[in-house]
Amino acid sequence: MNDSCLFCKIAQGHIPSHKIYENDKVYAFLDLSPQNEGHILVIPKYHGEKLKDIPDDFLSEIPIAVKKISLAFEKMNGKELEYNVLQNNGSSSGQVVMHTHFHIIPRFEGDGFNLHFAPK
Ligand code: IU
Repeated sequence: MNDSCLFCKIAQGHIPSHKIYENDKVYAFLDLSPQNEGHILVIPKYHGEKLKDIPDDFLSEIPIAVKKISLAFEKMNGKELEYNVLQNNGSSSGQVVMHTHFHIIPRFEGDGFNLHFAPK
């Protein structure tokens, strides 16, 4: 963990967040500026800027956490969560917070939300 990192502080509870899920390796919380309703960030409890910097034992927990979150949603709401998982690496890809994180962006029929992967 890095004392000057915003997401490390969030994962340690030093900055408040709306927690969605936590275990010893990962922390998930609601994005402060959601792209769509219920936008969640899943982060490793290990400070590394990019995916390549995260040890496998932390990284491998991320998709398992995503699965757990989606199943919890389904149980609570009686319907399947449809979503995109997005992960930016480096400023040119759109990464703003330099602690590796995975976006879970819920999708709803006709939400008009567009992901632009193609270069302009
Ligand atoms: P990015 O992949 O680095 O672009 O995503 C950073 C995300 O972190 C973005 O969706 C922000 O809304 C979010 N975020 C946050 O939830 N809380 C904060 O204090 C800050 C950014 I700064």
